[in-house]
Amino acid sequence: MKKIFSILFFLLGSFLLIAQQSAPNYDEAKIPVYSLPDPLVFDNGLTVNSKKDWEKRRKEIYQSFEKEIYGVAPEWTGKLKSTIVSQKDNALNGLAKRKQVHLQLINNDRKLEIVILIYLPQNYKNAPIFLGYNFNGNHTTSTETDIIITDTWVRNNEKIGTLDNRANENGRGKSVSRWPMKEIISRGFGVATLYYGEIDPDYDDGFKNGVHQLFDSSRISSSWGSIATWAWGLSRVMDYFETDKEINVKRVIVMGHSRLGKTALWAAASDKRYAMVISNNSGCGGAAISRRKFGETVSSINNVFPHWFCDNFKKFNDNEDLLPVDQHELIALIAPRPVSVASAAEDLWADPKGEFLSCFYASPVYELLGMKSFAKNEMPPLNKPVYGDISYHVRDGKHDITSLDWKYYMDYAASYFNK
Ligand code: GTR
Repeated sequence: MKKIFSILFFLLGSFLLIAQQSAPNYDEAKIPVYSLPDPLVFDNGLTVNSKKDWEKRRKEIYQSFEKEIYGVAPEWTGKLKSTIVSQKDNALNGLAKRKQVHLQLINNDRKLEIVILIYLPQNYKNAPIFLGYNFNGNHTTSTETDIIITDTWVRNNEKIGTLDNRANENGRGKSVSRWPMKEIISRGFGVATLYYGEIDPDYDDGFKNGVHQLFDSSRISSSWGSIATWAWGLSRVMDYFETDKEINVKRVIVMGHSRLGKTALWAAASDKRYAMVISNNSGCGGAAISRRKFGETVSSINNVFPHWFCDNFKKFNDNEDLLPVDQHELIALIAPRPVSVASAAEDLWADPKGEFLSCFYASPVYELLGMKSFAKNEMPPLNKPVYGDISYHVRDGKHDITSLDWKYYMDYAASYFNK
């Protein structure tokens, strides 16, 4: 009997311990004491004093993110073949020129196909263009009836009307609240979007499908995870843009929401061609400081999404203090380019304060490069963006990208691109 009791106690104790460990923390008072790596101090302890020093330090930080978090992308020596599969001069009731570009990524005898949906204002010369992935297929971003439906794997989603991992007509226009095309075009911006699953379907299949088919299958602990593949895919879109005379490749604003906000940040850190960066509610592995362990943590993200990051990242599950970098340095890697980070007040899972703090702690790098420093270490009030070379807003409401977020992004972009 005694033995049975002690076993029961042991089981209960273990259960409570596990429950306590896995329950997300939403209490500022319970944030562990932590110290952040200084972006302006080299790994050997020397200080970064000049722009030249920063270029060296930047490499160091970039390589840490690559090797320990997102993973290293394989070398790309492949080719692109683009075909415009449809073109319309009077899209969106005459507001926009629209084209759908079929892009083949070719590596020796292997191929991957993606479709980019592009809307440009009629007066498209020099129009800044927002480039971002969509979650459920291009046809969900617009109500226009002739937008191609992707034939790759999509996540089942009742709201979008997908039950068998295949996109269909039910999804048409279902994500328009996230893609206010008419408003964007009316303000003189272009939009380019593609379905992220065409680069790498978002489930853990052991890195076999999507872009992985283009490369050899051997993997090591620093091989790329899906976020890095998605970032890489955006760079291939940039390669295509360089060949498209209607697009001003110097005015591309890379953007994304949530996991795709993480992707936008890593894309901009990896490719200097983007002129501006937007990270909407990107949270853990995006803009939020990992060491705060507020909301989603390194261990929870690695457990639920084992394919997003490289295997090395798992070493830091419940071990954030050992990370050689933290996410403020991801923002710093974007300097001196303008970056806008945004949170939603009810999106505690993504740690709004941690997203804000990354902006604050990246600021010294922007200053060193002659850019404006980020406002004081105090969250701005709801719906009151802080604009600067690093910009931040916290919107009221839930995890989402809304027309209000877009308004702030467009105001921000307009101030840079003179629109
Ligand atoms: C959540 C995930 C977040 C965020 C989000 C999304 O389930 O925990 O990191 O990426 O998904 O992408 O919508």
